[in-house]
Amino acid sequence: MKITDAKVIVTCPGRNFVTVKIVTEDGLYGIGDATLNGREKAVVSFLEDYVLPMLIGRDARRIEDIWQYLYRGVYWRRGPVGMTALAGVDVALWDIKAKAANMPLYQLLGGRSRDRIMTYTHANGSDLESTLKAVEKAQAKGYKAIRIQCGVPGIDKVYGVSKGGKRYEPADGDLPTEESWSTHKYLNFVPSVFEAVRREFGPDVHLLHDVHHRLTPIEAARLGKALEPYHLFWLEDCTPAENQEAFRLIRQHTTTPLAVGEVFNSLHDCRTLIQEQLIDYIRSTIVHAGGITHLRRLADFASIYSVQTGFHGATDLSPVCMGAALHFDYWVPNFGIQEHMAHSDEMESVFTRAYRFDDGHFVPGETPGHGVDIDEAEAAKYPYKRACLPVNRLEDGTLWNW
Ligand code: KDG
Ligand code: MG
Repeated sequence: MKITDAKVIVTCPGRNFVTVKIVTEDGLYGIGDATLNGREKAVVSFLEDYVLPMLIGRDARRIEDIWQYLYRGVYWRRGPVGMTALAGVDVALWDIKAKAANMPLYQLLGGRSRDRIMTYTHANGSDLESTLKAVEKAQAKGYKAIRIQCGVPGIDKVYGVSKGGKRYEPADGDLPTEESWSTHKYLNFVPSVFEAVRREFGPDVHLLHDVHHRLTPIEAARLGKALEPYHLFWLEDCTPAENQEAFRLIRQHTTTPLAVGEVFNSLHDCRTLIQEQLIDYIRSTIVHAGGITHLRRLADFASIYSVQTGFHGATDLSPVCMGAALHFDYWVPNFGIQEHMAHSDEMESVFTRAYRFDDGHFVPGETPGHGVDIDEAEAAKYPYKRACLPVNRLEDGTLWNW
């Protein structure tokens, strides 16, 4: 089954998406997400200038060999751009293989391990009152797990909190906008938010929170400890994880479950975190970590150490990634939870999908392949629009983690 064509489709139905499409000699095709928020064109160039020409004439059925060729065969390995490009190719090939077998992708992976996939959504508000309303709304939609982000008094713009009732989208300006940050104000305020949410909504709802890399390890330990009475499902990215050993200190101080890894692009980024059981959930997902082929290895490794999956699923990951992730979630034995943020209506017109929401859960659908397709004519109506993620400074002007 020779590959006869491989191309990239870039579209911006509300936000930028990069999709790889691979076509075979018998007319079967597959698609994969290769979107790297704020760095989309770097991946497009990587694919068009280097990766895609190498695919023509190869046998689309040899997914493992193609993966090894594009990873081991390349001198400059890993990194977010390369691993996102590789993921786009890998998922398109799995899509083709499952279509050729006339099976939904999860069947090829080993069949389903569960009936439905628990997903969490986001509830955010500029103050406590609007945050509590957002939680109520999420519950009314059926979500059993809710990520809570709340504006902090004295900080103008807080990660994860939308302004003016708009949907939260992190990438906006033509150049990065600058936000400011006060750890002191944040740490003093956040526990009171979770206290109010538990008081209002009781013990059953799963609560999550994303610190988005803002704290030092000892500050993260303090927050984890302060949040223990509210039994979080997880505390995410409480400190940057380049230094994996830093989590030893956090772990010594708190039983709040920890999730890390949406910015990781390979198993090597989290080997110590997993092996020493310093985290509970691994967030790396298919689009940024080398596709299904690599994630399968990562998840199996994590399973030995009781670390569960908790795939990233923000709106900058396209429905193609979500579709593939849901097939993976259906199969993976050490599944924890799946993130979901609803895409815009424009987006839903570009991508058709078999996956569907059902009472706080998703199912991937029974369509052969991963069940997501792209309408190229519709995609062409939305040309690429440059958008950057913000940067962050402390109140004295020091550059900080966003
Ligand atoms: O592109 C960056 C976003 O995907 C990220 O800010 C979202 O942290 C995020 C999350 O947990 O969804
Ligand atoms: Mg996050």
